[in-house]
Amino acid sequence: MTAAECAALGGIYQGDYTNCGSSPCEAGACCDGLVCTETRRFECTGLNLFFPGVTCASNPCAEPTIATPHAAGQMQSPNQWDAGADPMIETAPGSRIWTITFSGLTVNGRYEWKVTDGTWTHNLPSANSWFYASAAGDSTLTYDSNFYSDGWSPTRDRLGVSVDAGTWTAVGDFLSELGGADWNNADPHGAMAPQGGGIHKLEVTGLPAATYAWKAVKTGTWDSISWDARSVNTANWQFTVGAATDTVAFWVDGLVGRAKVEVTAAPEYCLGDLNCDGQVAFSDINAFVLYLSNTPAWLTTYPGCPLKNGDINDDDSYPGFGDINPFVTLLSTSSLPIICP
Ligand SMILES: [Ca+2]
Ligand SMILES: [Ca+2]
Ligand SMILES: [Ca+2]
Repeated sequence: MTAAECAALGGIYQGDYTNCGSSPCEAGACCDGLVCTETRRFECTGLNLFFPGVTCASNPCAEPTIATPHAAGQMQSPNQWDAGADPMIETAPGSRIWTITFSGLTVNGRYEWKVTDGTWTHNLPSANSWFYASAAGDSTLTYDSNFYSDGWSPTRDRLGVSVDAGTWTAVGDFLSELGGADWNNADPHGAMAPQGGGIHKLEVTGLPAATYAWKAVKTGTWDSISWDARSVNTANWQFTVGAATDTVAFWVDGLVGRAKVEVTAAPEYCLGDLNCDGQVAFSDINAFVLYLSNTPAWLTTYPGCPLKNGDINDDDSYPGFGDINPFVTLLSTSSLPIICP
C-alpha cells in the first residue's frame, strides 16, 4: 500500500521496498549461478543465493562463502558449539572442498552442526545442519563451496556426510492428491526408493495441474535437504505440474547433500496407436497399412493424429517401411491393448 493509505489506517509506514516479511528491504548481492547482481532481498528469488550487506565488487558469487571453514556443533568435545576449535582441511589446494572427521561419537547418534569461519561472524546454513554417526561412532563432514550447474541444489555450499540418514520421504502439499496427508513427514505415499550411493528417488504421476511445494526429509523427522541447504529447517521447494499426465521425479542425495525435482510432460504421441483411439491393439493394423501406403488418406481418416505414432522404432524416421517389423514385434510381444500414457 501507499504511505497515504497506511496513514489513513493509523499505521506507521515502513518505507518503500518493504513488505510484511522480516527485513525485506535489505540490500545485498544476489547470485544467479556465478552471475552477481545487487538487489533487495525480496528481488532475489527462486534458487538464487542472497548475501545481505555484500556488494558485487567482492565477487561473492565466485568465491567460497566461507574461506576458512570450521565445523562446530554437538559432536565437539570438550566444548560443543566452539566456532574455532575444529578447522576443516582442504582436500587439495584450491579444491574448495574441506573435510573433517569426528570419532568417539554415540553409535548411530544424531548431531547438529554448522560451518563457521572460525568465529560466529559468518556461518552456514542459517538453521543448524545435521548428521548421523556411523555404527562405529564416527562421521566425516564435508563442506563443498564450489558452484555446480548439475541440476541438483543447493548449487553451492553443499554439506556432505559419510553416513546416509537411512530412509527418505518426499514431503509436501502434494501428498493429499496422492491419497496421503499433506506435510506428513512419514507418509508412505512420499516414500523414496534407494537407488544406491546414498541417492533416493520417488516418481509420481496423476497430480492435478497446480504449483506444489516439497522437501526431502529423513522419514519421520524434519532433518532435510532442500534447494537451500541440508538443515533442520530447509526452505520449501516449489514445482509446477502442467497436467495430470506429467511425471514428477523427486531426488535426494543423502551423502553429498543435494536434491532435485524434475517435472516431465507425457509425450504428445503414442507409438503404435495408428487409429488414435488412445490404445495400441490389433485394430491399429489396418490403419498402419493405410499410414504406410497412403499417408494423405490416413491423415484425412484420422485428423489430428500425430504422424509420430507410426514411428514404432522411435528413430524419428517416418512414415517408413523400417517400422513394419517393429510394429509386428510390438503387437506380437506385448500384452494388448497398450493404453497410451
Ligand atoms: Ca494437497
Ligand atoms: Ca489404436
Ligand atoms: Ca521409424
